[in-house]
Amino acid sequence: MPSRAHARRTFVAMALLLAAAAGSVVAMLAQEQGRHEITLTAKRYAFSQPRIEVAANDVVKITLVAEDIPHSFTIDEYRISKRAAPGRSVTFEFRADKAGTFPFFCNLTIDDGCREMRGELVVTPRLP
Ligand SMILES: [Cu+2]
Repeated sequence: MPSRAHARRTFVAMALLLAAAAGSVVAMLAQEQGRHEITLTAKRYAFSQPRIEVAANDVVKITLVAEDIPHSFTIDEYRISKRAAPGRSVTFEFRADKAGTFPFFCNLTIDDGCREMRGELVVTPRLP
């Protein structure tokens, strides 16, 4: 039989769902601006953010900071390959005009560990 505690749990669950829905609306509104500025730190064979999610046609401005040794940010499908020297940064931007999931990686061969440096750019199609 439904108890008062059960009703309260249901209410809490509903409130959480509403809050989550409100959160995604806020995220959608933020995305509408179509611009992302991301600082990616590269060190010890990893990028600080392994997943970048944007909407198609957004402008993505990335600052790559190489903290230890030289690293690069490369996305073959976007013909992007930017290298940062140790302790330095490089900033570049591009328009995410192809939808899909594209791996990004460090293509430098100075250090074998760089082969482990992987992430993905997720470009979600915009609804018409
Ligand atoms: Cu590297």
